[in-house]
This record gives sequence, C-alpha cells and structure tokens, in this order.
Amino acid sequence: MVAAYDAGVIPVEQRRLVRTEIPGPRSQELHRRRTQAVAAGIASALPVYVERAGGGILVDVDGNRLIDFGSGIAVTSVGNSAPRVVQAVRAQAEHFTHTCFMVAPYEGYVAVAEKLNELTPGSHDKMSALFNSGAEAVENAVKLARYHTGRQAIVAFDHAYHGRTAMAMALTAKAMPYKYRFGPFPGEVYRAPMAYPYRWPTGADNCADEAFDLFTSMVHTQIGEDSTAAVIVEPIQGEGGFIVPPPGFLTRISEWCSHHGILLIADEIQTGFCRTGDWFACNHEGVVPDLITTAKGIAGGLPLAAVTGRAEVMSSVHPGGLGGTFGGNPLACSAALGTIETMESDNLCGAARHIESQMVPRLARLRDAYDVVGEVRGRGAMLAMELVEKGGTKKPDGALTARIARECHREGLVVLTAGTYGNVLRFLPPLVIGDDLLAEGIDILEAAFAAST
Ligand code: PLZ
Repeated sequence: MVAAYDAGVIPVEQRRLVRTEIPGPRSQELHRRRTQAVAAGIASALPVYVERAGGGILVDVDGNRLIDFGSGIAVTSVGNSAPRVVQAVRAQAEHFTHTCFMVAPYEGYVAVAEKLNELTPGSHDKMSALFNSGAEAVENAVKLARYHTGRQAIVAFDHAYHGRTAMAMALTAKAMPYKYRFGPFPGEVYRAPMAYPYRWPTGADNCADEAFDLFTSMVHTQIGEDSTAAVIVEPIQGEGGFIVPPPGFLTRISEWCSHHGILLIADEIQTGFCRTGDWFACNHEGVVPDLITTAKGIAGGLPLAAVTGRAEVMSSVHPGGLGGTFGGNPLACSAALGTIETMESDNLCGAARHIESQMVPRLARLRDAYDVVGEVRGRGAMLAMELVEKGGTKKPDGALTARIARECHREGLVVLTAGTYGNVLRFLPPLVIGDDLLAEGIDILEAAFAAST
C-alpha cells in the first residue's frame, strides 16, 4: 500500500499521524456548527471531520491521519476513493448523471444486475432489482416474498438488524436506539431466538439443535407454516454483534424453508462482497437463499443496494410494482462495476482471509490476557471481541467497550462498537489495508486494553 501511494495510485499516504488532540480544533469547530444545523437524532461514532481518505487511512480536517478499521460500516471494502471506482464515476458523470431507470434505462443498471445474478449463491436463474439503501432492499425483498407466496408473515431473529425504514425497523430487534418511540410498527412480523453460541443458555454445544427447534416450533404454533412468506436472516449478524451461528443452523433453516414453500431471505448487506473471505457469507455453508439483499460494499461508497433472487420470484410482481426515482443511479452502477472489477482482479476475498489470519491470533492473545474478553469471533475481515465484566460472569460490559473505543479514537484508530448490549468491539478494515497499518492498529488496540482495564 505504501508503494501504491508512492506510485500515485492511492491518493493518501498510508501512515498514521496524530498531530493534534483528537478531535482537533478544526473538527471541534465543525462539530459546533453541526450541532446547530444537523438533527440531534443523527449521531457519529467519533466527531472527527474528514477531508480526504484513501486505502486504509482517513485524513481529518486537522491533518491527522487515522487508521480505518470501520470502512464506513463495511462499505469501502475496496478502499476509499478506490482508483477504478473514481475513474468509473468520473467517466459516468461526464456522460449523464441521471435519467431514472423507470423513464429511460441505461446499460450500467443491466450490467450490475447481470453481475449480481452471476456472483450471488446458486446456479439457478436469477434476476435483480436495484435500490438506494440496505433498508430499501429489505423492504422490497419483503414485498416480493409476500407477492410471490401470497402469504404475509415474516420471521426475523433476535439481535437482527435490517434497517431504519418502517418494515426494516420492525424486523430489527433492538429497541434503543433503533425503534424506541417510533412505533407502531407494521404487523405480521415474528421473532425467533438466534443461535448465539456464546450466550446460549444450555451451552454452545446445544445451540444449533435447540435454536432450530425453538424456531420451527414458534412458526408452527404462532403463525402456521402456510401463512409464512419468508424468513429473513443475516448469515453473520452485523449490528447485533457479529454473531456467527453454529455450523448447520443456517442449512437446516434453509432446508426447512424450502420444504414449507417459505422463502429464505439472506440479508448480506453487511456480510456481502468479499467481507467474510468469500463473495457472500452464505457460501461458507453452501446455503442458497431464495432472495438476497446487498448494499454497503457493493459500490465502493456510492449508495446502491439490490435484491437478487430466483427468477420466478423476481418476475412475479406486475410491471410498475417495484421501483424508485434514484434506484440504480448511473453513478452508483458505474461505481459498482468498478468495485466488482477490483474485487475480482485483486482477489479481495483472499485479502479478507489474509486479514483474518493476521488479526485473529493477536485478538486471541488479548482474549487470553484479559478475562474481560468473553469471545473473539467473526470471519474474514469481519471480526469482533465481546467484552464482559471481570470474573467470568458473561455480564456485558458496554461501558468498558465504549472506553476502549474512545481510547483507540484518541490514538488515531477508527474502531466501531456493536451488539445488543453495546459490548462488542468490531473490526471492518478495508480489504486493501496494508499489513503495517493492520499491525499498528492492533498495537493501538492492545495499548487501549492496557490503559482501560
Ligand atoms: N441490513 C445487515 O447491516 C446497515 C447501520 C448503521 P442501510 N447496517 C449499518 C445505522 O446505525 O444506521 C444494514 C445492515 C444489514 C440492513 C442494513 C440497512 O442498510 O443502507 O443503512 O439502510
């Protein structure tokens, strides 16, 4: 990465630099303006205002260079302002910026749909529809599932996150901050326990079987299989705390769904596009969902989302039944094509596995050294540590998690938190991050543990 910067390919020097307190004076000034102008409901993980970014570095308005372990929540997997993305967007902007695909269509949209149909799990006939955000993709997956099956009920899991629009919010599990006082929520949403090995009451070994039994029994007794349109699941839960279900759980859900004519929607908005070391997290278990929602990493930072699924489901809705003014915007489509090309030619799935191989041993050492680290988990470049109170109680320690994150921020490392109890530190570095930056980021994390525990 340093060589790429020297060659002018990456526009930002790939070295950390802390030259003021963080946030620095110019960030603090912007923050004062922001508190006057921007709605208080929109919060930021760290009040550091960005001027440029590239590769694994964010440069703030005070000239500090921060190591990026967040990728804008798993979005800039190809790096910020990735060369092929910038080039594709620039070229597209010079041709046209918008026509509306529902008015006068263009090739980029079709090309992205073709790529999605090819790359997503399963070799069956597929089709795609493009939208602006993850939440909007989730809303449309639900519309498609209901239309196709003629059934209404949708099942989601504990700890799930699916977005902030009405239906997506109803599917999301956590009240604060996502749902609190925003009800009433749309109906026909049901919730099943998630197979969460670390917190499974009778122990991780029983988790897959018991969670599956609770799930099927809930559907049978509270809904009825033939009233259930779809089950929506994140193959690794994101905002819920990078919860990796035990092997076999997703496969059994998938088989059970197809037996009952229920559609399986895999929400791969956070896990998709090489993040977990494969194109999609479903691939690790060979699960083939009926519908898959994607967003985030798909377009290198431009807003784009998609629903991809079985052709018979995707083509069931009447013409005009789906759409939106901006869905599949030409700039976003060009960015997606540049992103996918980068992922393919630079083997970013391999890069995610490499990041895992570099990070996991060091995170495991922290787990062995500090009993507040309850678990290290995740896959590829989607890794997390769940923090608990001292003494092996498994009691979530959100306050410690926030302290460690703040300490990292002050030292110039962007880390994010997650989890139903706010007690998970999560790491989502850009897949193009260099080994030096990765190692230095973990050094900072180690120092933050030493200072905060
Ligand atoms: N499904 C699995 O991870 C977005 C949320 C950030 P949008 N996760 C980041 C926040 O606090 O708003 C997400 C996700 C999964 C759906 C979504 C929603 O995607 O693009 O944010 O709408």
